[in-house]
Amino acid sequence: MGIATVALHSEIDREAKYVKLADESVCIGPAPAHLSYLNIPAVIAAAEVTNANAIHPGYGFLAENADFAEQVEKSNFIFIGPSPQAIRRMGDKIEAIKRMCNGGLHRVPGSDGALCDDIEKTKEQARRIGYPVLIKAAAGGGGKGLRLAEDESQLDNAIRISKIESNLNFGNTTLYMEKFLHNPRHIEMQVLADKYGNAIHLGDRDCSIQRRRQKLIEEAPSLGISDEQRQILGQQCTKACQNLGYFGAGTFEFLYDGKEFHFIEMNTRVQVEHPVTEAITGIDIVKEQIHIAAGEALSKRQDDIEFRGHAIECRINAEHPETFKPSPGAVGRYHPPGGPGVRVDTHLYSGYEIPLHYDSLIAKLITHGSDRKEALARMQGALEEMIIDGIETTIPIHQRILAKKKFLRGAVDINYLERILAR
Ligand code: MV4
Repeated sequence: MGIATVALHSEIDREAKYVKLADESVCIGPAPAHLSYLNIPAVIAAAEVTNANAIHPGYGFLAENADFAEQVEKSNFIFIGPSPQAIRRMGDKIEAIKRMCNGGLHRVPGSDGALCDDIEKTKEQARRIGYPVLIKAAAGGGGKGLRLAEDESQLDNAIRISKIESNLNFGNTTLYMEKFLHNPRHIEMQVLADKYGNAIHLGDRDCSIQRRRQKLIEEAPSLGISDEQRQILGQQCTKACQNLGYFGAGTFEFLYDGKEFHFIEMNTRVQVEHPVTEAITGIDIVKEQIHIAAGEALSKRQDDIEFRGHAIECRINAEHPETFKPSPGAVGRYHPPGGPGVRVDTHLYSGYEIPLHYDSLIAKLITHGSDRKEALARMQGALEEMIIDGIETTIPIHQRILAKKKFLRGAVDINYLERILAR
């Protein structure tokens, strides 16, 4: 885009590839994230000294922090993302569900708003919903504060623990309750909206292959979802954006039980798995985020969006492939795969030292094909071609999953991986 870039980094990330590639870089503090990447004044000061125009928050750390977005704007920088108000509203999961379901989306049957302190009233609600029920934190997302109650005898305790966990993690004890869905798929819808009320969707992704809420494999489009279903769900999501006055990139998360898409949360950032959507639509989502933040109208209408072929992403982590124990250390030989329909997003290079301070995601391997079979074949080839020496990686797990008949048939749900790992 011809935009000069400043990379911010902690002391330990001095040697990261993105830092070396950027036009300028600023060290914003020591390795612990709360002293650098989560230090709002340090980030804003770095923007000031480099005379930056805008700040892109990425997909971790401060990306969904409404206070950060607000302070960026108060300091006269452009926040590349939605308004602080939209981030705040979607951060409250009760409010998000209320707003989205008024706009026509379905939710999981659940409590009407927050649980009250009267346990008898909550028991009555749970009986009406039907057990098992899941207690969730309003400030949650990602799974903190999540507690299952299989029957009434477990409800009191589930609420107590969920409250403690929520208070510890978010300093908030507001809870809500949903009927527990046993083996749903995790399907999400990507949207883009500008500041003038235009909104489009870029289709769905299936993110069901996960372990302990960490996604391993994502693909687009989701299997077994018809074009008509996709179009209806996409329209409901774009309408919800318009009702909300939402702008920027966003993702609507659903649990799909084979019948209904149940809205659970909205993510107000670009996501790790956005490349599979980019592959099948040809749209650069980060570039669109920058255009939207600059106050430009969307250059494409829904009719301009064409879905081409199938894409798969394998997240490669520096972890032991059986125990999932983090495996930091120096990278020896590094050889990325290549060829038609192969994309690697990574900060790795031969000799790079992986720190133990952060998330263990070290590379995203994305393949695209004219159909799922071709995308899968390219992924199998690429996984075999990829060499990352010196550390343990999750490449062997991906190879194991990609050899499973059930996965190849697309017969998966959010518990699939944990079931095969238990064997
Ligand atoms: C659920 C659910 C089953 N039923 N809600 C986990 C994190 C949070 N984002 C929502 N989560 C779930 N909510 C109801 N009513 C199961 C999960 C869940 C899950 C969801 C998506 C992807 C992976 C998951 C792993 C475990 C549990």
